[in-house]
Amino acid sequence: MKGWMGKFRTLFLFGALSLILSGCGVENLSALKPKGQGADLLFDLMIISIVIMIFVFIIVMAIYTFVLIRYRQKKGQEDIIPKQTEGNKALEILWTVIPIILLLVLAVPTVQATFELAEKPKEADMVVEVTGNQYWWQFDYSNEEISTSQDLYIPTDTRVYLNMKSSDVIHSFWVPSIAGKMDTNPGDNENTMYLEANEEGVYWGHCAELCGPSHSLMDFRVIAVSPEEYDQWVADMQGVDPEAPAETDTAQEGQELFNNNCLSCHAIGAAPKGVGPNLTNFGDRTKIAGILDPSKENLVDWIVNPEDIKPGNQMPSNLVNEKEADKIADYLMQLQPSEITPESAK
Ligand code: HEC
Ligand SMILES: [Cu+2]
Repeated sequence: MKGWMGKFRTLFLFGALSLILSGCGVENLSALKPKGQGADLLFDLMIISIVIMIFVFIIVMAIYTFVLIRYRQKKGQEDIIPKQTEGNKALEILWTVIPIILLLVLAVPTVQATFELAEKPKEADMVVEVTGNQYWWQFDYSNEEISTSQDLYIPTDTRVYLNMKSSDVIHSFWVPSIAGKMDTNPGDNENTMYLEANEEGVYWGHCAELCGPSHSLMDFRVIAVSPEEYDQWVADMQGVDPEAPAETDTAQEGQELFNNNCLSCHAIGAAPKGVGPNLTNFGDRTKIAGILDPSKENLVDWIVNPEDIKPGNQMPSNLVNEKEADKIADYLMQLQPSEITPESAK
């Protein structure tokens, strides 16, 4: 590139890049639109830091510009050297004390927020056991004896405490619009955090720790509903009879195929944890396997060949053929135990 265009090439590039990237935000996956207690605290810290940074930047730039103009070499005065100062007590005290004050302004709310975010549950509080797995999330609602995978249901305006671990490698549970993020570790090293949503809604989460080839596909949702709806949802989930026959004939054939081929890993109802996700409310899922839109076509594709969709995941491919998968899909999609769904939370 030639001429003035060439000079501004870098500027153009950055300008275009920031314009394009500014379109990448998703409302329910943004730390900048906090909808919960944890996210509020973190947002406030961000604002304090940015204000301090802007303040420092402006002062430094003002001094810089002043010196540049005041002490530049002037025509006819090339030989003049301004007065040289070495060691100025007043100045040195000033530029030691100002940063100390700025650090204190940052440190006090940061330490306060750290302690507030580390709060532990009391006896009557709601606790959910969170387990990160390659590449999906398991949620066990200890007080209620129910489980879900991928979609975590919580009541609004309630502090829900999470006990978090991993069944394999380190993952990180991150729901930016209602809380911060926390690693889940393998072994006994359990981490804790809490969620508190101010508004009903479906909040998006991501695994935020590189955990294998399908790490970028390890998505989940937090579904916040009103406390009354939450109680109703719990009752509906507790009422599920895993042995109840499916609604239609094909779905019943699917159920039998499922029981023979899949139940070794997947639980329906409050059965003990399996190797794979709990599918009790699979028909209400916002996504299949955390990422695919919940259509029957996508479900059949997943059942026949999950490896193609999430490379390296733990579910074997080709357990059943496409015809069988079609029937199983009929069965799984009618697993809708509750009227309280992500749709009703929107
Ligand atoms: C060896 C254990 C195993 C068997 C057997 C198995 N699965 Fe899976 N399944 C998994 C695992 C692990 C995942 C999670 C994969 C991921 O998301 O990384 C999974 C995920 C799924 C999902 C997506 C669930 C969600 O939360 O959205 C569906 C649906 C599913 N399996 C259906 C089946 C069906 C149908 C069969 C029988 C034909 C079957 N699975 C057999 C382990 C198994
Ligand atoms: Cu992960």
